[in-house]
Amino acid sequence: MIALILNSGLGSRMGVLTSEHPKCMTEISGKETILSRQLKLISDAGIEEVVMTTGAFDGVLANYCKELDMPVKITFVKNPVYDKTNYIYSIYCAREYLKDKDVLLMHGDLVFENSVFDEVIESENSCMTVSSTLPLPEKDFKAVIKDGKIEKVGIEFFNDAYAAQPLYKLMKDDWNRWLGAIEAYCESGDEAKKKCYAENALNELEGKNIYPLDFTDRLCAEIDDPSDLAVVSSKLKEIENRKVYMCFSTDMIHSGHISIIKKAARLGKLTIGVLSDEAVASYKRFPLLPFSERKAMFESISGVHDVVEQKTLSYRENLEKLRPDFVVHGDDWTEGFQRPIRDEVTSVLAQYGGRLVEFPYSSGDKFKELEKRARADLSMPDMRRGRLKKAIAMKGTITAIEAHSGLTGLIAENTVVYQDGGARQFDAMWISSLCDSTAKGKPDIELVDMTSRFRTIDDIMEVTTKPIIFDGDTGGLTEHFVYTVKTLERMGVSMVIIEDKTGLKKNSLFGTEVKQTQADIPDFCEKIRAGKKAQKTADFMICARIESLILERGMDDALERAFAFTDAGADAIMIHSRKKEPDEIFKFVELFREKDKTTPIVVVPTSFNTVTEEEFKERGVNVVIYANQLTRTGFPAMQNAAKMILEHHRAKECDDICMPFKEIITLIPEEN
Ligand code: SPV
Ligand code: MG
Repeated sequence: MIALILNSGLGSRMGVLTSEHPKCMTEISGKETILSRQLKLISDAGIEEVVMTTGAFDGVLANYCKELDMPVKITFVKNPVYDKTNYIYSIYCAREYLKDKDVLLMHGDLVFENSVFDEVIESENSCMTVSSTLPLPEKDFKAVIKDGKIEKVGIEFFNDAYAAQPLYKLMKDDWNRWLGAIEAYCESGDEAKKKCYAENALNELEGKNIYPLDFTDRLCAEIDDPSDLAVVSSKLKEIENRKVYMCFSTDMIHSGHISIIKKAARLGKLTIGVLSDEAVASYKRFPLLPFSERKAMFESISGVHDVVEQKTLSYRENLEKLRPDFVVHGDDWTEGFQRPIRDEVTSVLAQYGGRLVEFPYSSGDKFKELEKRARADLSMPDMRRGRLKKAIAMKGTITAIEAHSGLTGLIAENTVVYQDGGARQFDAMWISSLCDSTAKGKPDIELVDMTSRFRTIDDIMEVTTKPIIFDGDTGGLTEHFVYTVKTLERMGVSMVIIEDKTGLKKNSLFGTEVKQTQADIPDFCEKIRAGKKAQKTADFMICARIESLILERGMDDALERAFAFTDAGADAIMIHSRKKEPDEIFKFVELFREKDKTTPIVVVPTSFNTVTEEEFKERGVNVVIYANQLTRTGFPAMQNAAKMILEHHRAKECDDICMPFKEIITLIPEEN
């Protein structure tokens, strides 16, 4: 596309302001002139060629353009009879440069705000700017609109007319027709036809394909005299001070982000809200970069005026504080889980007259590719291992759900629930000895050997990214435990939990119904010490699990062990109970926290399952593990299906309780 700027006019109504230079060089704000503003918009839009018609002061104008040093090539065409003709003749003079091109046509005294210009540029059809809200001007252009298209343009039309401004985008065919009519006018031999508006020639064409582009009450105005100049300058100041707000969760910027940021920055001073780490992790995945780095990343993008933290998915707090004139977002949030967030934004904006601007946005393939890379990074042992500690530090209290296979791993990884404008998902996975053993049809007595347990970890790791907490049973012999620690750490497991039992271990939920022996404190401390010595990184955590309440040895014994184990180097303490009431767990947490404010406390609320995560958090618990619910729900469902088939001698009856194949396929993504 080529831009055509008409600057041959004398601008005599501007008085002294145009005594030494053409009107387009009039300052409108700071050092900006009408022309420098136009050229900047043109070059920002990627238009590289400008044809500029000139008249008086053509040398001054050419020098000025050279000084501006814009990345556009300007061809100056002087209308030799600029004082005796109108711009129809200037266009005629420049016709050789203009044929067979899409043309952006504007008068040299026109000032428009960015969003108007952008809409003109983005228009898929030929268009002219009109306003459906401004009053009809007495002497200036009006456009008559018929069947949704521009029928006539002139100063004399008042019926079915709209205020109009000479800013056009003209697609090649439409422009060629108009240019042809201009040529015919100028070559007709009738001098009056060189003095009229170019639009007179346009009006004679049948079946024009020029559509009105409604700029409503936005700035798009010609400057004819000093009072126009004052109005436009003050409106520009107001436009430049408008506040724009956008929010981002991303840790990887792609060209889609940059282009929407650029568009937003054209609406005013752009503040970007960067989602807190916790908010990102809650609805998407653990951020690759922490908040401070994501903030710095946005600060470095040109056009960004300020970057602030947005603590939640909800925009409310920041909008009420900043009161931006515009909130900008892609148009990809009108459906799905983001819908309530959008609804809240529109209602907050409505309270003070702010506007939501949605640009077409599809992150599509670029996003998928980057997201795939991010997930690959997050699944790497070094990246995965340290994330449990980080998540605890970030959220205070995290949740884990059991996984005992690739499939249950995917459920732990991908299940998200959208609630109250936020999103909830599990932070980590628990590789339960009970569920791993059960999946293999074996009792939970350390019968499934470590090699097989590692195999389960590997299956899960292959298809997930979330941190893993491994149920290490008793940890086995100290001499063996050190090898287990090394292997788990190397694999990228974040934490192993070992319980203070010795001899034949049985599942804790049997309590005292079966014979179980608690380890001596010094022996268990020795195991912890040996494990801590064996690990290589600071990320890996060894958690000591206390069975005193399970084995009914009392609170004092539990606490004595807890402090002994932390002294021996345990990074976390798990306290277990098989009582329905949470009282003894709460008591333990309270007494432990009196002396130790920081060591993370882990609970497995299988029996005391009425307590919410919020209450655990309030009481000082840091890790809540849902240890067996996937196995316990999956198992009866499978048994039921098997029974149904046997009863009906066919599979049809159990179709209703089966997941459709399509869903299975989407749960399990194929690598490509
Ligand atoms: C497991 O899930 O294997 C556990 C927790 O160790 S519990 O079953 O409650 O003992
Ligand atoms: Mg276990």
